[in-house]
Amino acid sequence: MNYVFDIDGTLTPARLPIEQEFKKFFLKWIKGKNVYLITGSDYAKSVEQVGKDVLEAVTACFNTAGNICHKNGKVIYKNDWNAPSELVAMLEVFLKTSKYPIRAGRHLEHRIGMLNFSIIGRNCTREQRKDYNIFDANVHEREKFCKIIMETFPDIEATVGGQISIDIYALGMNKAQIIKHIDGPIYFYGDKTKKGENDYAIASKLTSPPNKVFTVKNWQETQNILKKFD
Ligand code: M1P
Repeated sequence: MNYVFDIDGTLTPARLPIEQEFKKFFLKWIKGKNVYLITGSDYAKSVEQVGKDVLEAVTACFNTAGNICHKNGKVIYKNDWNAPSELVAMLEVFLKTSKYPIRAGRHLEHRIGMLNFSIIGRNCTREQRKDYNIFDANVHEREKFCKIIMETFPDIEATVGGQISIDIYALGMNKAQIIKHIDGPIYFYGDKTKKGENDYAIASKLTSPPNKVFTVKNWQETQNILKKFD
């Protein structure tokens, strides 16, 4: 069996480091198993969140939605993609016209094989993150942006990221692309498996046995599930 874990909201609290107790448990749990990590974030962020020891203990870590893969700290493959200027221009319009009043900076983050976009901006504080997330839960502006992007650019895919952003990549270059790099059945663990969310692409391909999808609310729920497999 192969075990694939999303990071934010599945192994760690959103954007935060893994809890030390859970890390100890997880390091023990993964011994002798085929374990993969998949996240929209870049590798540096994963090092910050779960630590080099976890990244070196897992079979492989897929970052930026599977557009780069590391094994034992070494790059195995990467897919380059440049966001078209027309898309960037559209995002600038969203930035000017969104009714959300605060702009904290770092609204576009170019990552390997993808672009991350946020109205509040990645420089926001934790408090501002929460506030934006509440605003978005009411008006669904991120879902609307994704819809407009995909209607305008048929060869581009956009999904709601975590709390504040959207992830944008070339069509099909989402988290589901990692399935072809893994041999055999997969148990997938993620917190954003609904349509329009960033685990949906991979989760929707793994719903039939012998594969299985575990949708979790947080890392505590992940731990409770894993305890049953020990
Ligand atoms: O890993 C989940 C998401 O984490 C961040 O989302 P946000 O900043 O919106 O909470 C981003 O790194 C995003 O790309 C990623 O998918």
